[in-house]
Amino acid sequence: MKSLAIAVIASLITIGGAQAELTDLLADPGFEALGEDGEFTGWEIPAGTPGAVSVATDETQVFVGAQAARLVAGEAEGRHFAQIRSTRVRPVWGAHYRAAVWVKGSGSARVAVTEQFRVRRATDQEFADTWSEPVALTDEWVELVADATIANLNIARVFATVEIEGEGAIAWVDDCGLAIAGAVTVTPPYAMVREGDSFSFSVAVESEGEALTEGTLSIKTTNGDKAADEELAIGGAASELVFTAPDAPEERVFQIRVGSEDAAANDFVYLHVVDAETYAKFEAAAAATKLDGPAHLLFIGCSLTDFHRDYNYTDEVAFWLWKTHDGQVTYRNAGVGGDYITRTWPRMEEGTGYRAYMYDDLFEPAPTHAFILLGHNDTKLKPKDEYTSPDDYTDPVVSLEDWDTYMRLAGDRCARDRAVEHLVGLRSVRGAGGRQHRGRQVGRFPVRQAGGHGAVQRHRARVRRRHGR
Ligand SMILES: [Ca+2]
Repeated sequence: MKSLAIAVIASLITIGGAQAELTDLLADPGFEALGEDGEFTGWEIPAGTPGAVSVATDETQVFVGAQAARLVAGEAEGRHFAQIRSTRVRPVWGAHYRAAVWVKGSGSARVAVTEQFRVRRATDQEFADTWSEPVALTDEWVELVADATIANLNIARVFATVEIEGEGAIAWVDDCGLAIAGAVTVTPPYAMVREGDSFSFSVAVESEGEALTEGTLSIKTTNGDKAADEELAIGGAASELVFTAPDAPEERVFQIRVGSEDAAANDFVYLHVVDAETYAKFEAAAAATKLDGPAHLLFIGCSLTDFHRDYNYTDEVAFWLWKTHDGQVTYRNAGVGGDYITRTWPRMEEGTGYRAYMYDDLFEPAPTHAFILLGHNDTKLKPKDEYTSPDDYTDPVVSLEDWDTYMRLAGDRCARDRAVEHLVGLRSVRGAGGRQHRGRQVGRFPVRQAGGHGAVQRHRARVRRRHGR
């Protein structure tokens, strides 16, 4: 059967009536794309919600294009409703999102900006909806709008969700949008500065699709248990935020949070104050690094990459290369705490498995350099209840054969989109983080004594640049 799916390109749409045009982020805002099974490809029914969704094609039931979605309320736990949720959007922390949709029919309806969070414990909340006020539906199309600013650091994905409610309610839904209505962007996201020196961040504020050139920014600087608040006047399309580093601060990491009430948005950056000797070492290493043209660095790893997110080694490497190579360097930290190499493949290739959202859009943009730093957890031995002594532990969490197989698969995948020129794989063979538990037990897990004595064995493979596709 011929696929009915059509390619839908992000377009400029008008959300919220008379306001400026915002860039819609949804794959199929108009319910126009169907899969071979006849279902919408850009929409799904959230797990655990009742009701039914079908395709409407009658022109009286379509707001724009050739199709709309028809929702019929069902009953669950005494409540009559139906929902439809968009495909995910990769979130920008601190940004002000707006969801909007056109609806007609019976019952009432509302729209939400839906946030999905990274879940670490079973008690963690996974989804949260910020709903518009419900509106009673009629035969006239009505637009619903919901606004939400992403404030949770564990944000993983953003969606638009539409709900109808009421016993026997039937509604037609079309022209849904999800867009960023306000954003504060501070560049670079991390900086290293020498004691006593100043560093200048660039701040851009956007509201309703346009750059804000006046107004006030609120600045909150946090250092250890100390915090300071100040205000900064916006000075044109890009403002400067100058930070002067103190001498020998007790806590060397500063978080600077920048908020704009007008844009209903925030951003934060980290600043690391180091002594002159440390600074000089980084400076020399960066100056000796050759990069040809713009680079996008992709870091894949376990807790060694995930922890201290936003101010760890990935941020240091990216900052120094950005600084010494004309700002032509971007990066992505895709580290997942507790990870094994065998978990990377399903997440990378299928978008499934343990904390799958950590690899969303992993290869967009395609990396020019990929770093795979795994092995710390792979060297553990599996525990069993009947084990009584360290000698009982013989079964590796990841076999050396699996290690080899999945490391090659991951490396090949990083190179598939042709841009990867360099792939650096790092493997700990004695419990990396050897500083913490060198050659001894890690909790219940003895560290396998494989390979040489060095804490980290380094493999380096040069991947040929592939031309054309
Ligand atoms: Ca449509």
